[in-house]
Amino acid sequence: MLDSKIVVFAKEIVRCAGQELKKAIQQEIICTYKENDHRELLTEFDVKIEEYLIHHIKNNYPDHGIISEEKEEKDDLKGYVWIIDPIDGTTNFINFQNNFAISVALYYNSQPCLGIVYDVMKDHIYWAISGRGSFVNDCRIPPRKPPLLRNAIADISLNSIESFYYKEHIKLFDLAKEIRGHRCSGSASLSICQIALGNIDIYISAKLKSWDFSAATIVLTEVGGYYGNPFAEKVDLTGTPITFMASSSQAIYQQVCERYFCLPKVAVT
Ligand code: 2AM
Ligand code: CA
Ligand code: CA
Ligand code: CA
Repeated sequence: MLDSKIVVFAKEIVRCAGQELKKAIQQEIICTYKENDHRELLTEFDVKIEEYLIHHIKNNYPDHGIISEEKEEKDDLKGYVWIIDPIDGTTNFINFQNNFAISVALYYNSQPCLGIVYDVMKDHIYWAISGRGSFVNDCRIPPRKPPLLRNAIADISLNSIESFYYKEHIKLFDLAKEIRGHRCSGSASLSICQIALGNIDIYISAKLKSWDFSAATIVLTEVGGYYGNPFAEKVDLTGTPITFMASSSQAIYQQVCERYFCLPKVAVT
């Protein structure tokens, strides 16, 4: 059973970090680019917020490991490990000053314990302790009632589409025709929380890393949602990019996998 002190601690550092981001958007935000990719933006606040969270975790829980987006070295998943995205939706942070989140998850020997996704500008904390349901601030999120696939809305991260590992085997246009509509919100963790809330049903991205989804998927699974790698590969928690899909139920997940993710046929020799 997770000690309630650690939950209070985690929410507190996330809220305080959020206050810093609210202050940051009062001024001009200067951004650079990561590894010569003009779509992967980086601000001084990605680094500062991450340092802030790591500093407090190390001070309070010195034997815990940390995996985070901007940190150079990555810990393994033995014992307690925090998985951190200091700003999920950096492009939204820069361009809209809205719809970005701080994502913090705690795992124990690779098993989920605690997930916190803080929508800073809405002041909504989505959080879940494994086995004890999901909440937004103090309100319990009810279990998901999945719709028929034809009534679903999907958030598809087009940013990543060119890097789908087997792009000729993904029929996203066919999926878009079958369902009610599609959106692209620019923050993986917030989109996954939108599935938990019942506002959308599917989130797909080709290039997600553990810090993008590890907290939000705890919130999602606690209300009956489902996620995985639609090519049936392992979901890596260390930060290796994976093809990722989350959905409001395992049934919808399987329907989308079967109809729109076609695994290449292996030639028999
Ligand atoms: P980030 O803002 O922390 O980088 C945007 O489509 C969503 O995908 C965000 O959650 C963003 O997280 C994530 N993402 C992961 N890898 C990305 C990349 N290479 N470029 C842009 N967004 C990326
Ligand atoms: Ca990033
Ligand atoms: Ca992210
Ligand atoms: Ca980030």
